Amino acid sequence: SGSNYTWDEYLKENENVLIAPASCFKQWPEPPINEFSYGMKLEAADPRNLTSMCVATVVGIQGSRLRLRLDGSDNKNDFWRLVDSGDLHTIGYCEKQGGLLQPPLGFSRNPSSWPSFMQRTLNGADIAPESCFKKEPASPKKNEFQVGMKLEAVDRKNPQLICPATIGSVNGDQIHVTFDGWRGAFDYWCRYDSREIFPVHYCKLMNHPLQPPGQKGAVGITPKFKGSKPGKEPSSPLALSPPSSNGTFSSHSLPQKSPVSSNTAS
Ligand code: MLY
Repeated sequence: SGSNYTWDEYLKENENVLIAPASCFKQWPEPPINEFSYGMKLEAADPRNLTSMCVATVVGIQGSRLRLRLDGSDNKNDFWRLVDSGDLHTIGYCEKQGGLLQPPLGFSRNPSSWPSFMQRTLNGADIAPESCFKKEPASPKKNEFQVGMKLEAVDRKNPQLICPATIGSVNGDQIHVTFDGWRGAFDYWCRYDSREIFPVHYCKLMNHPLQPPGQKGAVGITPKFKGSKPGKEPSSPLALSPPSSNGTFSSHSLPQKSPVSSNTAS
């Protein structure tokens, strides 16, 4: 977690590299301040069942992001959200909208114990105040990404990580995010207004670690680490299949664990 790559040297040596302008992203130019504390409870859409609102606890804090665990779920399904995510609300929001808080998918107890479980969960809990929740930025009007542009992106297979990345392909509202120095196993398609992609230097701005690029000389960056082979041609990225026309993803570009894609965030 101490990884703190900076782009500076790479950008100095590659003056012609394309950097995705901040206007491409659904992110505030200034990252939102993280005012949550460990243990605070809030309402979050269940990432495995987005129509359900559940109670979640903050189990990690990194930059403008929260690591969340749904109450009544196990610790194998933690997920990360920005503090300005439209998926997050203070406790009481759901009821005010006429809804009911739901047990998470995979609720580990007897379903009939849900109401008492909920009562015990919220009794005396540290409830995240309204002031912690930040306004979600608007989506850019259209997809302005171009092939070759550099960005920072969440590794969906290791969602605590944000890494140097390059746009490998553009198809309508979809972009193919490829991870610099990795051979393609972590690449994915997402909408241009995903909340999991950030402008270059965003990690630094929000005080979040940025992973160094991998050592495989895959796309763009040629890191000068021990064992890398200078002058070796980049290998062609794998799995460059475009998304299907109905906006879903082909199975091999889906993250293994979580079926969530931030493109469903409102
Ligand atoms: N231990 C894992 C971590 C890979 C992370 C790749 N990201 C940064 C693109 C592995 O080596 O598979």
